Amino acid sequence: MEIEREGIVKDVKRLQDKFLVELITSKGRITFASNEYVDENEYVRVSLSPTPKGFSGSIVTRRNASKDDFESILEGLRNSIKIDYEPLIKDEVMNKLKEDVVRFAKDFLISSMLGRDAVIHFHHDADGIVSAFAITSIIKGKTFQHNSAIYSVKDALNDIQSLRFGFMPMVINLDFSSNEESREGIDIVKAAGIDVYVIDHHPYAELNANVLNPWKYFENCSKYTAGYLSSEVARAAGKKADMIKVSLAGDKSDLMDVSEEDREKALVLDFLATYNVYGNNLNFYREVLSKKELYSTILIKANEKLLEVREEIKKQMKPVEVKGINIYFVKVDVVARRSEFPSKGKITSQAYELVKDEPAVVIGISERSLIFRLADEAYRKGVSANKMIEKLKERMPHAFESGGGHAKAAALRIRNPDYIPAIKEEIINVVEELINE
Ligand SMILES: [Mn+2]
Repeated sequence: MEIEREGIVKDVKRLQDKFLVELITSKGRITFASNEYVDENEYVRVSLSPTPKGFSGSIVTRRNASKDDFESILEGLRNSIKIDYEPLIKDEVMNKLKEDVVRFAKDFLISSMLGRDAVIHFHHDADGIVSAFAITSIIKGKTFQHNSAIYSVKDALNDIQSLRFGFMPMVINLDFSSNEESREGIDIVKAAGIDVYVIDHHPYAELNANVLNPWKYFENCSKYTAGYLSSEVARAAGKKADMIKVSLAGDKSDLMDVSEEDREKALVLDFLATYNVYGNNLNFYREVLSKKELYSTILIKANEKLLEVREEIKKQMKPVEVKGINIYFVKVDVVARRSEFPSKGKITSQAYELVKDEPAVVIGISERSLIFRLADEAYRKGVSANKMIEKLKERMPHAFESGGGHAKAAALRIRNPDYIPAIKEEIINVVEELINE
């Protein structure tokens, strides 16, 4: 009895005088022996008949596979998988995100089964690392640490190079890149036929990619960290996810209670991720967490450095008072050492720790960047980092390159340090306006 199947050729091997062809169809994968040679990435229709060893097939039609062929096969496979999943956090946000989580879990499971070639970029902090732990438990790929919030044109070109000969190639970005500034990079990599998946919890711009991000549906939902969301995807895919709280501790999210140990692990990962060393290997991060002596030595060093920085920064903590808000301008360059722990962001956070019970707006200033940390009390009075950034960009369109972030934590790149005095003045104006609104 003959059956017909159609699908994309994933692999061809010589088998004595025949060829052994691995075909991906919308029902799964099938292998058959063929007299005719077909090429990888061709779309073929084949007539199969059973043999004692499996199937032999004769090719009915063949052509190059198109993007639509890939899509329809994926769609077929998605329908064949049943997933029974409940999020850990049962609230409005996760209820809304459930469908996206399941969709990501299915796509990654299918991708893993098909052996799709994936490049996985993770943000350079504890949250990004936890995200990568979770996602690589479903699908293996080349993992790269990404020391920026943006997926740039250069990143896209690198990925196109390294996935050039890949099978159904895909890029997965974790904890960054669902922003307007990443549009160009994403458009370019998509145009090369590469699928893009983003799991992020930073303010969201509609992009030409598969995006799992609560900001698609809600405002101010940064506490659902990328590590948490990635772990939910892993759970939906039937994997265990045991580092959610480290991601929450790393991003200071109050989604769940975290322990001192979670905080320490996050600190160690943040410390390691600051040093952009060769490979930034995901396995190395895992290793450090399991090697007691190395782990505790790093923990001590990280804490020492934070204390040092805090002492240093204390001298600068003199507020500018505006309508009940205390604005602190902190020169982070004075204490930061290039590419060393703590980063400018962490130094600003240390300054924030000193005044977080006040209605404080802390601005870490360096030659090329502004880092925003806002205390609850300031936020309650109507000041938020995103609104500040929006207004600043509007007023001084030439002063800034890019930036964005959450309501209480964000960053902005400055084009030229000469603008800093004017920027400081504008920040004071903007805070005053926001209070009046
Ligand atoms: Mn994050």
